[in-house]
Amino acid sequence: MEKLKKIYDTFVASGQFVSATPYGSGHINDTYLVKADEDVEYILQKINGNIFKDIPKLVQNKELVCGHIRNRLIRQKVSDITRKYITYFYSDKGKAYHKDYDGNYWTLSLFIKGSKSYDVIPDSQIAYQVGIGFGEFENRISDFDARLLTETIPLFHNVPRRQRELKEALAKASPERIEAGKELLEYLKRFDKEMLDLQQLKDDGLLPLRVTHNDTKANNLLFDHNDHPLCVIDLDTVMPGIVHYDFGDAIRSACNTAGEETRNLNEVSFNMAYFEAFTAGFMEKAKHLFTLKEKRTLARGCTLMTYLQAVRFLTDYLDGDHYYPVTYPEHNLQRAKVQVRLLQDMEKQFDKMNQFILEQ
Ligand code: ADP
Ligand code: GN1
Ligand code: MG
Repeated sequence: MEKLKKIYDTFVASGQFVSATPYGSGHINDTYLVKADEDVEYILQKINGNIFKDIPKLVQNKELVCGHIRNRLIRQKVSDITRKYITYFYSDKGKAYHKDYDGNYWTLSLFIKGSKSYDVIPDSQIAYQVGIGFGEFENRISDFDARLLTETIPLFHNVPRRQRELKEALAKASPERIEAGKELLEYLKRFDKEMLDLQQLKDDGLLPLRVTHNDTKANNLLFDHNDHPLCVIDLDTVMPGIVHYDFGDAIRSACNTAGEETRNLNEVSFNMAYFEAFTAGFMEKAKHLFTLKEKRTLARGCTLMTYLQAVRFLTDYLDGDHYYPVTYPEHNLQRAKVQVRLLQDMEKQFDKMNQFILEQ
């Protein structure tokens, strides 16, 4: 607590430090809710230095994107704007981050009061609002100049890279873990070729390169107490990409009936009603941006992101759990099984998904 207070004190923000407590359910950064007097709250975050190699540039991305969104909101005369983008504070060295003696980087942002996020979506109405929130975000960053951004994780959703890393992890894994992951490996192998299709379209320049978020898990969208979307957070991975990544990852997370952390596989299914509600909201806000080719291939983004997530969890399991934090030994294996179960169910409804997108 003393250390967190010291870090907080290096930022120029109003209010004396009262307390700091771990907050949220993100996998990557260490997040704390800081309470200060004067009734202000902040989010203090240690950015993951194992994953992000150039954190000053990452923070610059966040500032640029938030600044862009802020300017658009001002231009559109939207009310109460400080709840609709993230405000970063500056350190006493004039940077939007603080580097501590151990070489760790920290950011301080305004806590969006009264906000909440969902790990599991409770009903179709919220699924629709998740679509509105992410669709609005795509719209707000659609005119942001991609050349200003640093690629914080190169090849983040690159399919050959993820397939190669799975193979490499398999080659080095313990016999027990190989045995435990065998069935999933076999299942995923069937998709190896077909999952390269979107990558190929992207590489051939047949899908427009856009500024995308790349981590549109449902809990990266904050809601107000009336369940209206406020703000998309976790901008660590805003980079050039294709809309399929954002649409697909949001569907992967929002339409899983049991949520990605469930220990009960039988509860996992693909919720078609949520898919329709999310898609309606997303398209309402963003469909004017998309080409016919994008719309015709969008459903494949959903299977792709679910497949990639299964590959990534399984890779981490075989590799000995270095990327995603685990709370029990089989945690990453279980997470991979959940994604595979979801993928199986999604496959069955694929034609319907495709049709629904084209009707929007
Ligand atoms: P990670 O990369 O680890 O997922 P996030 O930036 O998503 O980190 O933050 C983790 C959690 O903290 C989020 O899911 C959200 O609940 C909460 N959070 C982060 N920033 C804010 C903020 N400015 N206001 C309110 N809640 C926030
Ligand atoms: C991580 O940061 P968080 O928890 O929102 C990961 C995503 C995964 C997700 C799976 C930078 O997201 O790519 O889809 O976990 N982020 C990074 O839960 O790797
Ligand atoms: Mg997050």
